[in-house]
Amino acid sequence: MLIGGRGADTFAFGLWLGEDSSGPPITSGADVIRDFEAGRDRLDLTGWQLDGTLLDTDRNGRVAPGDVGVRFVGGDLALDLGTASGRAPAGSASITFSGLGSLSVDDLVPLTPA
Ligand SMILES: [Ca+2]
Ligand SMILES: [Ca+2]
Repeated sequence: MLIGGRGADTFAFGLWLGEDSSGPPITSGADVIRDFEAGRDRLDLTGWQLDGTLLDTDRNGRVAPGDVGVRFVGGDLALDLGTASGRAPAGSASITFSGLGSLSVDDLVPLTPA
């Protein structure tokens, strides 16, 4: 579980490949972020080669259910990084945002500066 502070936090999730990068990815498992402040905190998935634009597969400006790899789990927004990135098995690495229904595309660190 990850808990940020009152200020602007960046939650970074890397794709850990282990000492032998030719092997299967060793992923981060299931993480929960309890206090993500949309518009203030940021999510860094560049290690997964993902950003808000890529996650927003239905192009509505939000990262929310309806996008590939995004769904609700118990009413909370959950990202399946394996499904979204295609770089790990489905269900092997997820992030759940406690109490959050969606993210703005801009809540994620962009892969390439705007
Ligand atoms: Ca914060
Ligand atoms: Ca969307």
